[in-house]
Amino acid sequence: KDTSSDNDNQQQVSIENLRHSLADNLFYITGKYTEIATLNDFYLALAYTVRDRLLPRWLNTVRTVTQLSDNTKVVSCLSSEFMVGPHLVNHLINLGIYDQVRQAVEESGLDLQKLAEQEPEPGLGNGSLGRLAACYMDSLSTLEIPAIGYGIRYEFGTFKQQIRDGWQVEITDKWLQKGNPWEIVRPESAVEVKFGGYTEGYTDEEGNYQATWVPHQVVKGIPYDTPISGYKVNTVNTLRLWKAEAPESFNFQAFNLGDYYGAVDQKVVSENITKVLYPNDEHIPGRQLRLEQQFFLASCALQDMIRWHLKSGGNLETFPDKFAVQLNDTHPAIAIVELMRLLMDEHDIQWHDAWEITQQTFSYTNHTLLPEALEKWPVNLLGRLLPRHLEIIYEINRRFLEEVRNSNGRDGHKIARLSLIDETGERYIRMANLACLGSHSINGVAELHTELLTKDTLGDFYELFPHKFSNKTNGVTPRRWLVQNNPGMTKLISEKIGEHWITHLDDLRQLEGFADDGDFRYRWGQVKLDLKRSLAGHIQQRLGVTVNPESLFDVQVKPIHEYKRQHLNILHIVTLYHRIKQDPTVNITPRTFIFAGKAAPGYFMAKLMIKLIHSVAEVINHDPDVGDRLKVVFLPDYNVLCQILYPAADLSEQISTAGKEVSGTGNMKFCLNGALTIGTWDAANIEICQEVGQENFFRFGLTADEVYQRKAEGYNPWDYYYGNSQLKEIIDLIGSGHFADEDSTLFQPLIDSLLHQDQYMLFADYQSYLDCQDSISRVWCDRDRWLKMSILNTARCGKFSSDRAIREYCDQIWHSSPVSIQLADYVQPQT
Ligand code: NBG
Repeated sequence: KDTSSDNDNQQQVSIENLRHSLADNLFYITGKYTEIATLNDFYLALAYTVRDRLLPRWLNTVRTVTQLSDNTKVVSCLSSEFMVGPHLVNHLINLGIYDQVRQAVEESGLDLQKLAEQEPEPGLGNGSLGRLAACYMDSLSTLEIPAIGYGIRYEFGTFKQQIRDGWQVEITDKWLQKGNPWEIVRPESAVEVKFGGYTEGYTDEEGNYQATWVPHQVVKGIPYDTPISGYKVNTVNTLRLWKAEAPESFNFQAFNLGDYYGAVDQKVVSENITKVLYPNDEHIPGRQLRLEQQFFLASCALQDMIRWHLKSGGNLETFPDKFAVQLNDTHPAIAIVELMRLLMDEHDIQWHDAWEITQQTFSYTNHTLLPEALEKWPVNLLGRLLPRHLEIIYEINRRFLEEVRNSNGRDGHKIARLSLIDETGERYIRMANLACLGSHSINGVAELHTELLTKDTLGDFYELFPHKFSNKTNGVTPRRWLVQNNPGMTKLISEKIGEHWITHLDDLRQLEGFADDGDFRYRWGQVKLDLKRSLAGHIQQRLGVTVNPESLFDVQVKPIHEYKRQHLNILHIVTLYHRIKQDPTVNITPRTFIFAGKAAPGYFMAKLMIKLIHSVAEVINHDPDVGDRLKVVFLPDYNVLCQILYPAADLSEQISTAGKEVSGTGNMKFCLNGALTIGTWDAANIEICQEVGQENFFRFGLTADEVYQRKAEGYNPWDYYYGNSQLKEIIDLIGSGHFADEDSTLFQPLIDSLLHQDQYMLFADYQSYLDCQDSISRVWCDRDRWLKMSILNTARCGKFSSDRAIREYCDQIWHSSPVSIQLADYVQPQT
């Protein structure tokens, strides 16, 4: 029997099915005939077609997971941000139906890529921390770990960035405006969240203090579920995002009294809680709404888990056997107190047991080293909003400090540092201290980060609880960051080593054997070149700048921040420009410098850096002496573009001041796509260098220890300014207004901060950076050598898979294992 024609037949059937579903969904869901349907309607119809094919897996996962016996743990990830990225293509790849769907779409006279471009990116995060959570959700599903992500369904996500006259302008992100086919609302699973009011305490017959919280306001949390599929497995876990609404009955009295507007006003106030994602500003302790959001998320998630646990027959003593709750930074850390409250006040569990359950439930990941970025809330604000929680915090603190005093003596300074309350000025609750105390596990996200945490940022807690600390170096999902975004390279790799690497990234090592194969190297280079051509096309189209795809693409993509030192990169660019101006015949390796990243709206210096990039670009891109040798571009609103930026990069800029960056994940995405790194000895750069080998990595600059020492010795930027004539010349050139239409004041704040303070020590690293860049230019000219290094970077970055990270979390922190999902008893729509 001719099986191949059978297969062809099946394929044909399934493509026909897909075509029909597409037409049906267009008709029944968008309610339109083809001739008036917009591209977005077709996208929606396609999204529903794909969702239909996910549903059997999703529902079976939910059913299996909710009925699990007590000894199978569900990983619950609490995060105020989830940057999952567009869903459509990801699901197509995970379901293994990409080619069929593309064909069905083509046969319907449409273009899959154009439809996919209709999908707005859910902007539910500021970047790294939320992207990381999304990678982890992807790996959890792929590894068949029962998991749920809890977050907030912000109506407006992170702002959209536009550039006007070189300055960043923020635009509201209305990602839900055209409907969201991926979510399913579950109003029947709503919970109530209380705010404000006061507490009434009394002592019960057994002499225990009991409290009743009489809130001022009650808000309803409505869950919206989004499927998170795993790669070629049946597991489809849930991302449950909560929206705030006013309970219908709320302020009935006002309504009855005819105060219709009063009643509606309350509704608006309630719904404000999930209106907007706060941008990445570090200085937000005064923002009541932010604390409301944090508590809202924590309370919704915990009530949901408790309900789920009780319904499946568990009792609350076994709650930690059922759920491993991971706190993604301190944003959801108020959950520790909320769980205490729920256990004690609503489920009659005594303090001792409640505290035991709580500590066993939570684990905490830290994502920041900057002391000023550690979250804290004014005691007054917290007490007003969460009066019962403040009481509980005081009691946790009282018991803790008493223990410390009893066992560790009376070092007043240390006790003051350990206290949950910062009493050095206005009184604050320290959320990191709360997270450390209320969790059984605390981890950093790169080796150096964890080392610095234990030595410094959380050193006092490390001394008390060394067993709680561990490192879990970050990872990224190869499905999205290579398979989906770089199909050319994926194909080339799979041709040589099969597809097993997609779920076992260490397998990429097998590529090492091809690094010396001329033909493979050539094809590797061609894949890169194609990607660069396509990026060049985008740049031309969006910015009207012509860049040479054969030049070295030197890319820095990350939030704009002084510690990440985009301005160091600019100093290099200006140095090259200056060299050309001094001698137009000088030999310069052609480079295209590409920047992308957002500045926090209230961060003046970061916004000035964006302006500087544009101003320098304006001059360099139009200077005939420079010609095609140097081009500088800034790609606005890079979220969407990062899909093509990582794959098209030759050089990845990871140039933070050593000891300041926590881990980075962009560095891993670049490396995975075969970019070489120029990096400081910071964050996960160190581990990348260790993996790929120092001969395949461009390292420069001071180490974290040296940074610390220089500071201690009294760092003086003027020494460098006067000691390095080249540095002086370019600083003077920028200061003179050369890039600002002769306006010498525009960039003065930046120059002043470098000359007078240089907090992030650009000057100390300048010469080393320059020398390193010069050696990169030389290596670039040896194309074979560069390609070999590029292949080896990809081949050796298996460690940076989020699958590896999730396995470590599962084995060492969550103690959760895979559960395979059976599909048998549901009828599936035919693919
Ligand atoms: C960021 C760090 C990055 C790190 C990500 C994810 C926050 C608060 N921190 O270096 O700056 O890669 O967290 O761990 O978003």
